[in-house]
Amino acid sequence: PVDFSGTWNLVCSDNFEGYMLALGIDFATRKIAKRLKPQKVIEQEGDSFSIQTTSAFRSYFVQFKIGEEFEEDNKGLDHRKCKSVVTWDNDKLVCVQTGDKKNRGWTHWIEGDQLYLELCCEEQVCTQIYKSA
Ligand code: RET
Repeated sequence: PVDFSGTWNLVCSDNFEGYMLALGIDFATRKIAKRLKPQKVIEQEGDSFSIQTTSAFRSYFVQFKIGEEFEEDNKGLDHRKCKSVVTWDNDKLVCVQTGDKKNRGWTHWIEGDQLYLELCCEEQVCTQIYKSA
């Protein structure tokens, strides 16, 4: 099976602005956030994951087990609570974030030495690529 564990640095990001707009992130925060190069530290042990996204401005931490619904607070992002659940779709890690926003969630996968993250909210899709640190 795939192992996402490691330290990953953002190398490119497409339509993060659209994603943030869909989440209702304010102008000042968007201005700062779009210039950030976050780092992800992923720890995967069996079906348990922790993902720490760190940036110079704000950070976000999430912890989950595959198939177990959890309450996500989205603290530091849009602060909307979601019922989230992460499952495997073949070798992709797929999170569905059920709450006020339609079509909210993300998918992680690995291709070569790159970690991909697709973030969705409403009609917006943001694609990010991370490289192993
Ligand atoms: C930052 C900076 C402040 C504004 C926003 C941010 C976005 C963070 C996101 C994190 C996603 C985490 C995921 C974890 C699981 O893999 C960078 C904290 C909006 C979108 C998908």
